Amino acid sequence: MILIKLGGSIITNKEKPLSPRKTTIEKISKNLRKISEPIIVVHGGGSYGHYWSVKYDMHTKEKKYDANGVSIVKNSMIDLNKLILNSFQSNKLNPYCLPPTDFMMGNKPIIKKIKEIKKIAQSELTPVTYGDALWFGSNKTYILSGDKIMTHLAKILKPRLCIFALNEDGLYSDLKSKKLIKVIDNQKVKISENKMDVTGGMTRKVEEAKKISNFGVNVFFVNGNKPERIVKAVKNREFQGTLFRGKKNG
Ligand code: IP8
Repeated sequence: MILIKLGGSIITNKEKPLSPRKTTIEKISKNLRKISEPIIVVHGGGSYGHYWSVKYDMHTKEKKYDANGVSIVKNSMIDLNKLILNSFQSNKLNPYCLPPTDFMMGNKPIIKKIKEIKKIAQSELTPVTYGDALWFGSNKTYILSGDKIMTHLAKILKPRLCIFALNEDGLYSDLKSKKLIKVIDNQKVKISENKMDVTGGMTRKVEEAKKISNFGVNVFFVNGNKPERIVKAVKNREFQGTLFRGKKNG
């Protein structure tokens, strides 16, 4: 089984509010169709969820946020999710929409529900979930990043591979020269880059990738504009991007 995160910056144009990258979404769907192994897809918020989270000053910290903001963020994620679902459906991926409220209780994953997602993926369906604004309890809500969802799913389901599709070729050792780091064997990598969004941008992704590789799962950062690289990684174990090797006995 493979877990795939479609970053918000790949499925939307982050520079412009509420602007999906429809051609890219379609290209990704067409390529995912070539994968015969069960997959679970998670997507980010991009210029939908993040745009409104910034406007309403909402973050990952559990707090009493503006109710109108919570509602608007949630609705915007449904709009973006619908675009992904439609594209998946027209490409015969049989998407099965799972808002995170289906498998999260406050900030804790519901293990039984998560195990069920694997069963769904093993049928002819493709589970699709996304980062969202979630109820925490005591009138508090928080933003749950899709990256964090990847960690919850990976910890319980131990997929063969976790893929993060980004708007870059992978992780660079130097931002100026864009020298790509091909393999990360220890989990000590530190990054200086910081195009932040409300859930922490690339820094968050690296943090989650380190945690997932500590579970013994390989994590692959790949350019989502070149979705054939996702297919090659899955089918041929050819990694054109950055591979975090899963820790042995993780
Ligand atoms: O883009 C955050 O998900 P991410 C979603 O995976 C919202 O961090 C609602 C901002």
